[in-house]
Amino acid sequence: MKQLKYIKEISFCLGLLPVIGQATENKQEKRPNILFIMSDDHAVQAISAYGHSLSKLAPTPNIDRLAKQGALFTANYCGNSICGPSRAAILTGKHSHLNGFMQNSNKSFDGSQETLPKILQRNGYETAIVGKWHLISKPTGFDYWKILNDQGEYNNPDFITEKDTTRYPGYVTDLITDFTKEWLDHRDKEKPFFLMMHHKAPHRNWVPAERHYNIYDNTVFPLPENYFDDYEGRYAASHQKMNIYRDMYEGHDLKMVVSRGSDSLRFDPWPHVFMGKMTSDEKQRYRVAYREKNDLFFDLDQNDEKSVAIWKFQRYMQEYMATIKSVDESVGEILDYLDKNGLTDNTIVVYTTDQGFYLGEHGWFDKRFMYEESMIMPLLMRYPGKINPGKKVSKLTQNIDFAPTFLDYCGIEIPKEMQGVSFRPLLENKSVKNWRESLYYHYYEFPGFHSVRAHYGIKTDRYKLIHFYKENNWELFDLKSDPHEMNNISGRKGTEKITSKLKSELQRLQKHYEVPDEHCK
Ligand code: SGN
Ligand code: CA
Repeated sequence: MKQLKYIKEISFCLGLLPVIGQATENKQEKRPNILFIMSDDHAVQAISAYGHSLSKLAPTPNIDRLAKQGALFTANYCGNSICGPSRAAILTGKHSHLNGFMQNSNKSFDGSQETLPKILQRNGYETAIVGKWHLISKPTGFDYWKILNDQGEYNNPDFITEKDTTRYPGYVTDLITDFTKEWLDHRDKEKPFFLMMHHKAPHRNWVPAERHYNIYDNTVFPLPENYFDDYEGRYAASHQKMNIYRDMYEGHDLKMVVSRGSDSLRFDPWPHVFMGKMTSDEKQRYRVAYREKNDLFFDLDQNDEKSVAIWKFQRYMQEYMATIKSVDESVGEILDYLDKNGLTDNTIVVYTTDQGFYLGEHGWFDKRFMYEESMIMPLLMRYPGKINPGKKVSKLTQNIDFAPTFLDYCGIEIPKEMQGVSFRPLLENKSVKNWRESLYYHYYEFPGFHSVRAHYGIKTDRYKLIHFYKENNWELFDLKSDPHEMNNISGRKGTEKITSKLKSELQRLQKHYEVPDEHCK
């Protein structure tokens, strides 16, 4: 108070009072911009800020900037580990059964319902989305959208806008970055913005940018200790189809399309997905880049199943990590853009991905299971002056919390219908009492890609209880003694008390979140 009076007095003497008064007013009114960056299938194991041994060999320095300058969430989870459903939960703040988008194979997202961008738009924000959408219906609540068709393509992809569909020459991650910057250049500078930049990468089939074709050729990634998991005691795990050494396609996934000693194609099994949109010059350069490293595979004794399986893991990791390299470059470019344009201080920047992913754990790629690697989602968040640099948040948070949190930061009332809660207090060094102690999870897409059985379950800090309800099969894991979820202790002597506690908590959550009975049978 005293200080303000002092400033006013000086200003008055200098004749500056009206200007300073105005600046104070603007500052009070200024609401933050939100830049929401989401990639597709980017595992926490592949973000170096999380410290996993895999990521140390292929670091992500630009994404890490957000953790250094802001917060890193170490227990952020999704409620249904698959693309469309996670995106729908983020937009609505509701679990799948209420927002209606329960599986990728759903017809389309009901865009007439209330969503985060709609609320922000009504409250004076300019809203835009660039990149992967994957919810089939046209985006609603956005002043501008430029989205990929379905999953999108890595090379020379189509982008759809309200006006038309156009194919652009270039690599998808770079194009999304360029279009994002273009939108920022031309935005309405009188309004705060909410901008979603959604990368396709590093989604299957992991095609790197040409400049990164060979960057990890000489890197040997550490094999997860449970790579040769035998799935004992876990029925659903033993019936999946997402095993690196059994289920990956040699051409599409492992890029074994070039024969020994030549650059002619060995086979091109999924031309439209993989190489279809490359020009013939691009295909030629691709063959040259892969020929030599593919020869190394042919040198292996093909009957030596273990060596072949390990080779496949290395190839998978080299491709996956190389694809992430351009995502990290994109984040760097966008953060630099904010710096150069004076936007850094008033912009909340979020980096996340739609769900977690397996990088060889249990022998797998893909996601869907409620096990840790696919249920966990990376989350990094920077808001200078409001979130302390280097902050770690280890309380249980979920993708349904994103929308309420952003609304909270923008000073907009959170609709009661949203099921998530704002995690802003966790970022503000306040002591937070009564934070949730368990998370609900429900995966529906069976039958479907990778044959993961439908299941629901509950996760606490220490335990995970999963019900594969079609088979009435229960799994219980003690994450403290068994962090890799190898040992299903459901039904074992001594687990009666904890099982009944978790079961009643699970029932409470299903009631609380209004999960219809017919979804649990
Ligand atoms: C594609 C992939 C699958 C993946 C689904 C869903 N096959 O079908 O491996 O599980 O997408 O992914 S691909 O060879 O066509 O890439 S999601 O991230 O969109 O949910
Ligand atoms: Ca995904």
